[in-house]
Amino acid sequence: MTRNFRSPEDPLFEGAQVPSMSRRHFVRSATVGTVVIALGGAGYCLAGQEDEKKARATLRPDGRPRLPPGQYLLNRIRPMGGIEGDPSPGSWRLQVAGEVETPYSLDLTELHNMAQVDQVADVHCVTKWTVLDAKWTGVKLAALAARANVKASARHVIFEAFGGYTANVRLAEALASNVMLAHKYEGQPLARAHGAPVRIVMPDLYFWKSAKWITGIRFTASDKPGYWETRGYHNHADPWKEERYG
Ligand SMILES: Nc1nc2c(c(=O)[nH]1)N[C@H]1C(S)=C(S)[C@@H](COP(=O)(O)O)O[C@H]1N2
Ligand SMILES: [Mo]
Repeated sequence: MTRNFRSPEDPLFEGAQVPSMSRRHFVRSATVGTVVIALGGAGYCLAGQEDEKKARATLRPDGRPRLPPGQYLLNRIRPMGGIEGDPSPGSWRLQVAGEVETPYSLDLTELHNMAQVDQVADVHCVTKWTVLDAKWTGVKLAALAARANVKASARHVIFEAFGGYTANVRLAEALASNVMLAHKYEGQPLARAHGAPVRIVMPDLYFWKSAKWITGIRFTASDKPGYWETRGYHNHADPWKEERYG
């Protein structure tokens, strides 16, 4: 497929973090066990094909397969790039605004003072990797929304991130109990490449919706396609419907 813009599917996307063989060829050649590949200094594990078979055959509580169509398994999330924000805990601030009765802003101490949840969730990147059982720690988006008293007129949520990155999601889906602002991954403070100090985790949509280096959560009446959504990607991004391109 030829595209006239740089996308997560492009081989040259964000630092060309791809194996020398094409990814698909590589996966086909990884016939047994676990294979470790080194990309740009970091180690990633391709899970074994047995794990993939099992994940395709296992159903989630909602009846959908653990592994969505067209996805393969990695054992750890992979840094996909973006414009990094300031990772220092002291300078982070989040604005909660838009169609709300009570707009507010929050620093990291205040975020830590809200009810903390540990959540194990699968994440699915549009470039076709999936990580099962990723462990996140943070605050539910629904709790942050409740504190703002969202107006009945709100229908969408825009995640705003450092450097102008945005991602748009439906309000009803943003309030699902597995959507959170995470400050830890696998028990460790978020690495800078993964959005330090705080990112969105919205596991049931492709991972581009999970804005890293989050600076704002805006509730809106009308939809506003974000960074990737205005560059050819699907407005909704459901991995089980393969809503990759718009
Ligand atoms: N602020 C910001 N958030 C972002 C992006 C970005 O470029 N900027 N990239 C998105 C994309 S395309 C993906 S796949 C995931 C990757 O997250 P990771 O680097 O932690 O794996 O972050 C998403 N969030
Ligand atoms: Mo992505």
